[in-house]
Amino acid sequence: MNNTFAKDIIEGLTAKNKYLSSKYFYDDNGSRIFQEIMQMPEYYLTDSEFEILSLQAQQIVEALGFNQAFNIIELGAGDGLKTFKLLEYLVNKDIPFNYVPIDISQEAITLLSEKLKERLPKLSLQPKVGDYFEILRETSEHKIPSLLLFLGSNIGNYSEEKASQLLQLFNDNMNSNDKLLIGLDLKKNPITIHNAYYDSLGITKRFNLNLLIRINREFDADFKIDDFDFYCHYNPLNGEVKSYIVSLKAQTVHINTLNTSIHFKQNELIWTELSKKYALSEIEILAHKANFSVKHHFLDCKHYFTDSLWEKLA
Ligand code: AVI
Repeated sequence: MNNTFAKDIIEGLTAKNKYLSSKYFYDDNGSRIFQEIMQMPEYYLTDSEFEILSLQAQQIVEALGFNQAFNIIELGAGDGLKTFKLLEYLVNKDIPFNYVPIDISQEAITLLSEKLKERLPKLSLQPKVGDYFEILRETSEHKIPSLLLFLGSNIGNYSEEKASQLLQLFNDNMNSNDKLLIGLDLKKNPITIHNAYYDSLGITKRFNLNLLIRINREFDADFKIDDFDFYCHYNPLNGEVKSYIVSLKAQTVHINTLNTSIHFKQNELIWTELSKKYALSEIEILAHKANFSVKHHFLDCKHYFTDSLWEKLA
């Protein structure tokens, strides 16, 4: 049994306002549904970032200012599709570098490595499975500079406090010349954002409800999935998309492995996810709080998304 997950389920579902963390979305099935989300036309984030890394690879590499071989360390590499264009550019230009994709999923790293070996045989590849920070600590002992990649607006899934802590930890594990390229989704027409999360085919709904299916399977629970729905809301004033699971009726769910029963009132919510959108001025503040300065914002042509290049403050 996964003990942290068990503890978080009990803590979240017995709270006055129920919640579960979106980090638990990503079992094998959830990861597959997320791949589907990234292919939806409404989910502009993936296309925007793909455009940035495809069309501005040269400018990004120039802005790094590394005059020697370097590492590209990708935190949470997943299927690595967005990064491919940047890697391809570097390989074609014969620029010396090592690519170090890190993911907690062995399956994701194996698939990514196979694909890269086939498509970019000349790439120097050092894939790693495990905890970001242990691996970062090892690589910070290297003599060559590193570019850290934290793409896909993953930082948007952390609360303001947790985001600052995580970025500070990145900073602590970087050498003075290292850089961070971080993907952040920008504030924009609220309807565009709303549609990215409230998609017409209900894929994001499936993504959320899969969490209940996961709890049924891993903790012998009896969530009746049809008795729950999905709701999400974008607040343009603070840039927060908040996603919820809604109980469609008064009901009691038994989580047998945890010896716990949870009662739901009709229309009661479980808050599942925060997806934060930023103004460029807020990104400067976020960076400074974690001892970084923003060197450059690489934007897509619609100005929907930024891959921002950060450097450590002295
Ligand atoms: C992984 N993360 C940045 C996605 C997001 O946009 O917050 C997860 C997601 N949730 C619903 N759709 C996509």
